[in-house]
Amino acid sequence: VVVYRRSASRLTIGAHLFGVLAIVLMLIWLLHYRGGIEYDSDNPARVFNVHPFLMFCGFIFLVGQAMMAYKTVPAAKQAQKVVHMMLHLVGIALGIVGIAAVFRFHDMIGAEDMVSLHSWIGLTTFIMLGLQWLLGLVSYMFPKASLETRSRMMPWHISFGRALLYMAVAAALTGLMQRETLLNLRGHAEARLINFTGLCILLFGIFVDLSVAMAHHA
Ligand code: ASC
Repeated sequence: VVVYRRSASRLTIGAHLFGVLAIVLMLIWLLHYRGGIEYDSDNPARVFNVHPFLMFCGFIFLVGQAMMAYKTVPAAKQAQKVVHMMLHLVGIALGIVGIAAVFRFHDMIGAEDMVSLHSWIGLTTFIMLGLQWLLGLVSYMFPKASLETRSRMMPWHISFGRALLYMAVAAALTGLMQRETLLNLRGHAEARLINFTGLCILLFGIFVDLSVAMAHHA
């Protein structure tokens, strides 16, 4: 038990490391190379940049933190549970703004919505995560299912949540790839910066997932 607990907390440190690194690299990318982040701008590029910024730094990062709350929040189980729910809620709210930003960008440049594989994976993930949040709320918080039902649902809640995190990572990576291709960045320093960002996002996902996996053997 002690060994698993220790490894689980080391895994959350790995997640923090790669999560924060991904945020820093993404900010360098969007602020230094891509002209900044602004929802209400007349410059379509600045409007677009809200999308990757909020989908990773808002949505995926906070969802990952929410998943690790039972390991990282030094409080009673019920308080951890409230933090788990609230971090997901804030992440989802920021995700809605991030998705709205890319629709506004498409509108500004007259581009079609929902044509890429990235958009299909991303929206599917976002909708399913929203439903999983709602199901978690009604089953585990209010009005709350019976103890037997909650116990039966828990492995599904955890496994499906972990799958959703990998789906979100898949959406992020296909999004970054699409950006590199569309902007013709192959071979440029900016492409390497984006590649490192993607790698950090992937490793963030893996460390969050492992910390959840190991926690449940404790
Ligand atoms: C809850 C909660 C849990 C589960 C458990 C049944 O509401 O906080 O950890 O349900 O009691 O698996």
